[in-house]
Amino acid sequence: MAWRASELELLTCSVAELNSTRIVMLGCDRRISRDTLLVDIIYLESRTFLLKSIRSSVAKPSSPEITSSHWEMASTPLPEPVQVYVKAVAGLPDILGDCPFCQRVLLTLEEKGIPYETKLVDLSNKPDWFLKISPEGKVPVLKIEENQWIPDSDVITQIIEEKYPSPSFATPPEKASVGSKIFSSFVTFLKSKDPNDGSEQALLNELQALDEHLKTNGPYINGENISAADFSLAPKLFHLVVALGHFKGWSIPENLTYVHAYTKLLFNRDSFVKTKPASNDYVIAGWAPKVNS
Ligand SMILES: N[C@@H](CCC(=O)N[C@@H](CS)C(=O)NCC(=O)O)C(=O)O
Repeated sequence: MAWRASELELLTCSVAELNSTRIVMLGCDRRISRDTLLVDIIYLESRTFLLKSIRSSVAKPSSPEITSSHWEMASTPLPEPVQVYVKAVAGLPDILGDCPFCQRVLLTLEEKGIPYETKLVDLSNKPDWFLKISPEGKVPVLKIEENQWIPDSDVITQIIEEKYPSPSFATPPEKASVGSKIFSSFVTFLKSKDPNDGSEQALLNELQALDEHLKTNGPYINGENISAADFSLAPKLFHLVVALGHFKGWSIPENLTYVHAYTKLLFNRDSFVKTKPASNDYVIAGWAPKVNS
């Protein structure tokens, strides 16, 4: 059920104290049902405050209709936020670092509206407790149960989709691998010291294929709605743009207009801005050892 403007106004008004345009956006952007929206409200960050707000909105005569089942949901103890271990900037353990796989997981949590806590890990100085939960010493890692941690963004995003199916971001299988070779082609080209080794052309071929896909299927990989494949590709394209711009003075060719429109759409999403590395300098610093090796 789409929101009527009057309902949105009432809801905005009743939760104005939350100072959260995100709630209104949930209703507008995703066209989700009132029930889902109310549950989402209940699940948002400041839980005690939210409960109070929902209670006060029940008391208001002009508030949207909140049924006893919503009231029950609001009164049910909330699950703990999901814990996700992600990369910190080397030597700066309180600042979100430059891992595209971590950002993929954070984007998925953000877009699904799942409350989460990030635990930043300085990979240049891995603590013992981290090596116990991630024997390969890699992030991201998701804590799913007490004493149960899952590494690898492919597995993590799959588990999130299964555990929190609404809203669904599943990409249809036939589109799931669109753009999947771009990252490895980018890394090969970035590290290449031989301008004639074909690595630039290989990357251009992958970007061209993405452009053609977006031209007929876009603006996102699965059409009008963003999906899991975009959450995977967006951070990788961001690294590509920043690192190739810096180290090679290279940019995506202007004639790949659909890719340009796609990156603009993705990089400007609130979820992307909130989860991207704190500065492009961290992305550059992250690639520097690989470029100079
Ligand atoms: N296939 C893994 C790759 C994860 C990965 O390579 N993460 C990097 C950070 S971007 C890492 O933890 N590297 C270990 C290190 O730098 O010591 C995934 O999708 O999660």
